[in-house]
Amino acid sequence: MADCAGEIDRVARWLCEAKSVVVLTGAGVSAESGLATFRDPSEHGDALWSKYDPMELATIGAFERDPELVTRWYHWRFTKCAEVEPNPGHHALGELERWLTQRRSPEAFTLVTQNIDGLHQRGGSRRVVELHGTIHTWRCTKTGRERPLADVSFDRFPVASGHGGMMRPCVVWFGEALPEEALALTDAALERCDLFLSVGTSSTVQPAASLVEVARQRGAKTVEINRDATPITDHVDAALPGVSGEILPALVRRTKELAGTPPIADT
Ligand code: BJW
Repeated sequence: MADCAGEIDRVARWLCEAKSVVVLTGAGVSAESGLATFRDPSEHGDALWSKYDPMELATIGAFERDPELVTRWYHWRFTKCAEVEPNPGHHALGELERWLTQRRSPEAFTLVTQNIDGLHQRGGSRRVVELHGTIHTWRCTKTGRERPLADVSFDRFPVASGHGGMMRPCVVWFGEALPEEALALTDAALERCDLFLSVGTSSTVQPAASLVEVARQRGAKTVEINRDATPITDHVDAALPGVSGEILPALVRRTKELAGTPPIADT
């Protein structure tokens, strides 16, 4: 990370000057909490699941073919979510939201995430746009009625809804439309945004992968924070290579130093 201290400084200056910031996050942000990403070999692989390709489980076709397998996979995923804690990257984004919104206005910061794990909220982020839904709400395939995870009983797989359907997670699978409200909030945030940060996403899944280009076309500076190079690395105004659990806290710390304000105490 020492290698990118100069770039952190540059981006910190942009954060001090920005009127409205959008941060897009992906699975890499939760990797340091212990949740596996999609397109990495998992360091935390469970033998049961190592024989399946996650990409082949995140589709409506997979659920229709084998609802038991897909339900078990999401059941396993949410038990993992419950076992882990937000990491310093999540906390830094919560802190950045508090700092920017107190300094400017509630509209000065929007966190748009592709993650379904709820770790941003647990890490202190208040306004989170969940582009790919959430694993913490499930719905009946027949009626569409939603239930919090706590009200779904997983004693049998797949889970019968009691209304002639099955319960499925309220997440967005390939080929499904993203939630309209999340898309509208994202578009409004991009309209006013003058600084866009893409963090821990491979930038391969649409439409999220195109948001950086939309922001750029609307005049925003663009930044990527990622452990590895991605299709957008050569096209952003600044690329900060490294893990988000280190880069984000360093960036927020430096931004506050440059702005000359003391850190806001955690609430
Ligand atoms: C670190 C790190 C550390 C690791 N620090 N970094 C246009 C062109 C081509 C195709 C399409 C198109 N438009 C739509 C499509 C089809 C499709 C698509 O994009 N396909 C591509 C694969 C080609 N898109 C869709 O189908 C979308 N729907 C749609 O567009 O519908 C249209 C429609 C309209 C109206 C009616 C009907 C339909 C839906 C996409 C849904 C994606 N769903 C999933 C599953 C969600 C539930 C779940 O979690 O199980 O979302 S797939 C999966 O990928 C998940 C993720 O949110 C998403 C993105 O992954 P992400 O977050 O980028 O993770 P990784 O693993 O890919 O990358 C991690 C990164 O972190 C890596 O870069 C690492 O290096 C890095 N990293 N550790 C920093 N510590």
